[in-house]
Order: sequence, then C-alpha cells, then structure tokens
Amino acid sequence: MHSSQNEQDSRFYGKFALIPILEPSNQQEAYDMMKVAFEMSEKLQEPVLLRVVTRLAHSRAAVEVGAQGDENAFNPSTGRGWVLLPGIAKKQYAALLEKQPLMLEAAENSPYNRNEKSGTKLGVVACGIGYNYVKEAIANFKIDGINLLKISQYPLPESKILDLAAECEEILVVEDGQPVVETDVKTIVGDKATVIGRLTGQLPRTGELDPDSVSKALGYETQSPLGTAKNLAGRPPQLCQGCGHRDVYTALKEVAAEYEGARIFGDIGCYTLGALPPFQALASCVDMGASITMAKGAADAGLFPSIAVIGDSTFTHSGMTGLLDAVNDNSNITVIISDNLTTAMTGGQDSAGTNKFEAICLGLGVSPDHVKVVTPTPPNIPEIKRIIKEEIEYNGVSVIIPRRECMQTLMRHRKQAKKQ
Ligand SMILES: Cc1ncc(C[n+]2csc(CCOP(=O)(O)OP(=O)(O)O)c2C)c(N)n1
Ligand code: SF4
Repeated sequence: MHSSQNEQDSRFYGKFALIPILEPSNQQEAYDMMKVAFEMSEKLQEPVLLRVVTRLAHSRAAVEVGAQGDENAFNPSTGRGWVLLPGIAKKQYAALLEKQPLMLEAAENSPYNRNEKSGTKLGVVACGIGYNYVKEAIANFKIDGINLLKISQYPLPESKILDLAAECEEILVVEDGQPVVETDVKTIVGDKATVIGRLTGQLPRTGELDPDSVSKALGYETQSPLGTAKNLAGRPPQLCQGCGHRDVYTALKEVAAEYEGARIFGDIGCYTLGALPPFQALASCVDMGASITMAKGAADAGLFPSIAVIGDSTFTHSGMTGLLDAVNDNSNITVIISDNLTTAMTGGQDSAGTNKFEAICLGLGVSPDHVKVVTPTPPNIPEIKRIIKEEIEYNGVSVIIPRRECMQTLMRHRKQAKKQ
C-alpha cells in the first residue's frame, strides 16, 4: 500500500520492480484483493503491490467477508533468494524476467480486468476507482455506446487494449494519479486509436478524479452536490485548543523573531499545523525525519539559528539517525522534540519512545547540559522562551523536549479511568 501527501503514483514502483499491481475500484475489491495479493505473491514468490487511492482509503463501506485464511500457511523461503549479493541478485533478475509472461497472462485472464460494452462509439479504459466514477456517470446519464474496459490488475492486459483499439477510434483513459496507463495505452495502440485523458486535457492533470470531472470527460455536465461543496469557504485544520504544540510555537516564534536569519524546519504530525496561521512558523516539511537533517545541512552551510521541530513518534521513526549525525559533526542546531506522549495525528497510538527520550539523546551523544525538558503551558511560555534562546546561543547540538499529553488522548484516558 502507498500513502503520500502529493500526487506521486505508486504504480510506477510496480512497473519499475516488474511486479503485479492490484488496484481496487471499490471497498469490496480492496478487501478481496488483499487475499488475492497474498495468494499471488506465494505462487510467484514475488511481492505484489496493492494500490489504494485517497478517496478509497478515506471511505467506509460494509463488505462481505470471506473465510479466514489459514494463519499457519506462512511458508518462509528456505533458499538464498532474498540474500541479494550481486551474484544472487543477477540470477533473481533473470528469474523475475522469466515470470513476466505469467504475470501478463494472469492480468489478461483476471476477473478484475473485464470488458463491459454498450456500444463502440467511445472506448474507455477505467482504472481502479475511475471505474466507479464511469459507472456512476453511465447510470446517471443513461449513457449508451461505451466500450468500457475495467482495469484493476497489472501488468496491463495488452491484448484486451488492442481489442478495444480495433473497435474504437478514440479511447479515454480514466485513472487517478499520474497518466501512467494513458502513456502506456498510447504506446500499445500506436496509430490504431486516439488516446485521450489527463495528458490531453479531457481530464484535469492535477487533483483527484471526481464524478463531475469524469462525467464531463464523457461529454455530460453535472450539477452534483460536489459542485456546491466546492463553493464553501475553506476550513483549514488547526491545532486543538489547549494543545501543547501551540505553546511550543508561541514561544518559538517569539524567540525566532529576534533573529533575522532564523529558520524552523518542520516534520510530519499534528505539529505540522504550525505551518498554518496563526503561527506560520515552518520553513519546510518534506518527509518523516527530514527536520533534523535539513536543519543540520542548513547549519553546516552557515545558517543561524537553525531549528528543527519534530514529534516524539517521528523522532523515533526516523529522526534519531539525523541527530547522531549532527552530534558527530557538532552541528550548530537546536532540536525541539515536541513530546505529547502519543502518535496523535494517526489516531493516538502509543509512541515507541515514551519515557526514553532523554536517555536516547544522551546515548546519541548530546551533551547532558543541553538536553532540557519543559512543560508547554501558557504560564510557562516565558521560561520556555528563555531556554530556547539559551540553547540557540549554545554552539553545538541542543535538544529541548516540551512534554505534555495530547488533549485528545488525555480526555480518552480520563474517560477510561472513570469507567473503571
Ligand atoms: C513515511 C511515513 N510513514 C507514516 C506516515 C503517517 N504519519 C503521519 S504523522 C505520523 C506520526 C505523527 O506522530 P508524532 O510525530 O508523535 O506527532 P503528533 O501527531 O503526535 O503531534 C505518521 C506515522 C507518514 N506521513 N509518512
Ligand atoms: S490531536 Fe492532540 S496533538 Fe493533535 S492538535 Fe489535538 S491536542 Fe494537539
């Protein structure tokens, strides 16, 4: 599975790795395909990529569940196939190439790749969730004359696409993400048909597909409730009232304002909302753990003060290695590990490093005089400002750990305690 805040398309990874991809068009398929993916993977002895797009990942529906698989069926390989020394890796690559016809055959015969025809006027290749939107438009506008090819299993079933090109002069490709299939279909059909979609402007090049854009590409304008929703004023997300991250940013912003060149490098979690008003404090948020490495790079290049803000979970996920690097190079950075004792943004799961952060920082070599713990509350803001300023002025790696529980998990824990 793949998650990204931008529009990178994980199907590229599947193509690159020469492995099958399954792309569900609805919730039931998402459920069923997970089992199919495991079975396929066992049979081929290769990974299988399951691609889920935003709208599907953010939706809920009742699904029919199948029989539970055998949990003892896991059969770890006994060979050396996964020991990828160059000599073995070369053989594995040849073996992977040999499996390609099997993967193509499976896709050609897959029940997830099927032709549904009501005519031959327009050929439509609908991938994953795109199929849902096309079916919705067909039902809403009682569209006749479509030669629809549903694609939910890759590699692309080339003969099915050629069959479509033999019957239709024009083929619309409906896919969420980047024009991966559109480009490939163009290559497969050559001059046998004109291929249209995101590249040619019939569908927007950016953003998710939606029922309106797909209906429009099929030649039908809609007035769906989505159109109205688009006219509503935006309500950007905000840190909760009483959140400790707020007090951290209030203090940090005031101190940073005293330095002309200050930059605060952010990371991923609730505290990323420090990038938005009223704080607008962050200069970057690139990927999990990048705050410390970016601050280090900037400090090494001469930027001062160079400050990183990272959450407790993100720090143990991928911030620790960057901190070790900064210690080894004695980089002049101030790292703030905003510890709310949980992984708040993803729903309040436990955080792997709770109660261990001071020990981790000392273990990585941060000087004991420059690991400071504070409690981020409004009355403590003057003291927090003083400590931030002191640590900025220290020439080396310093870590400040503001620690106070997330308001959401605090309320949940209180409710649970009352029940007991
Ligand atoms: C590579 C990667 N894995 C997982 C995620 C999903 N994710 C978003 S925020 C987050 C953790 C946030 O926890 P923390 O750093 O403690 O900050 P908080 O939300 O508690 O303020 C995770 C795992 C992601 N964005 N990127
Ligand atoms: S969920 Fe918790 S960490 Fe996230 S904004 Fe709300 S109080 Fe802050």
